[in-house]
Amino acid sequence: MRLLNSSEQVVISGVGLWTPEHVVTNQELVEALNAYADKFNQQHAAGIEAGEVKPVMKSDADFIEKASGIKQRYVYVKDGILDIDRMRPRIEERADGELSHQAEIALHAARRAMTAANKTGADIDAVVVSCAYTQRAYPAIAIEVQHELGINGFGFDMLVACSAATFALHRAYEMVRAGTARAVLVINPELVSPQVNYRDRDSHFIFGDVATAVIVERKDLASSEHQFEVLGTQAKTLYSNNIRSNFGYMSRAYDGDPFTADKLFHQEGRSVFKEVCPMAAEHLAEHLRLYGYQPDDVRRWWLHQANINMNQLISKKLLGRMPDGDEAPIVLDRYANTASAGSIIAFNLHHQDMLPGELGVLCSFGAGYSIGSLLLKKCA
Ligand code: CO8
Repeated sequence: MRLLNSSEQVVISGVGLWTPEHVVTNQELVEALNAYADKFNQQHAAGIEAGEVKPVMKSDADFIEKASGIKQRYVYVKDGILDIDRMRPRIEERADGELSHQAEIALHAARRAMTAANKTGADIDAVVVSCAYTQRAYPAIAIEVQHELGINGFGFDMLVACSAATFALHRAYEMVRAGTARAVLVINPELVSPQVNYRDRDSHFIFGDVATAVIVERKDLASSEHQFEVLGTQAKTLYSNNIRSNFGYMSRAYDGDPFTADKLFHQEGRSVFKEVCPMAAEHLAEHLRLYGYQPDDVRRWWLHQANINMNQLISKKLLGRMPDGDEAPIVLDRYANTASAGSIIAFNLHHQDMLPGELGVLCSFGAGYSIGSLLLKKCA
């Protein structure tokens, strides 16, 4: 492999994390869902008895923690989520002239990443907002953020569900390598709580809101304390119906109810678990092999944060042993699944102790299916 000179080398030079102030515990979610279930099942007792109406199934906090590792999640707005007559966040609609909710949380994370990277708006040429949902089709949230930060150049939004962050970092890497941008600001404002079905025990506990941001830039222009060279990127997608969210701009044209459960996040969780774990392990082993490394050469794994059992299984397949929390940090116990942002939260909280030359792997896996990884090396 040809070694790159410093104007060709691409680094991650700063990362930012914004955590919402509101926490929702498993117990709170379970109490709300179970109260809703009692009310619904009582109201529909005759229909349930006749087999015409499906009863709402009750949830269990012990099940949630054991099955997923999740203990709590942060949400942008807590009001409304636990109200059994609503069970969705009560978010105020903002006028066209106001800053959008998603741009607001994107800006919190973006400013922190820019500070960490010692960059101002004048140093950045592109903004990518990449996440599981954007709150509108246009104007792009990225262009709104670009405007707020006084950045020249261009911005665009992209959606790749759980792999939105890694896939956007891939694009940023390519832009910097190609010379179309000196530095790219990649932001993942994961405002997912509006799409969670808090009445469904299979999925009501899975997600939390957060925003992360990363600066990707030319190594010769980077000045921050903690820099990670991007040695290589690897992506894979494979179509699957097992994770879906059907709400979209066509919803109002259908004759049915635009707010039915299938319009919200839903999945065949067990199938996802079984299918994605081997795919992710193979993907990571292959990515390392292509660059002449073995899993044991990796100092830190910043893995996607959906389920602790998935991460342990994938790590065990790769390493032949269980990694400790220092090798493969877990943040989902506090943050839950934050769609694409999970591995970036792990990176944000666990990168400053790495030594020059040490390797790390950032990886996402989820809906699509989609898997994305970056092989990183701590710079001197
Ligand atoms: N309480 C009590 N019992 C429950 C509950 C609950 N809350 N939930 C399910 N059960 C029951 C089930 O009904 C089932 O009962 P039965 O045996 O009678 O049928 C039993 O418990 C066992 O259920 P499962 O087999 O489903 O349990 P698992 O051990 O598989 O755990 C998980 C369920 C935690 C969902 C697990 O399967 C999992 O994590 N799978 C991987 C999922 C995953 O990673 N998905 C990726 C999703 S993220 C993504 O890609 C999209 C990004 C967009 C995000 C934005 C969304 C808003």
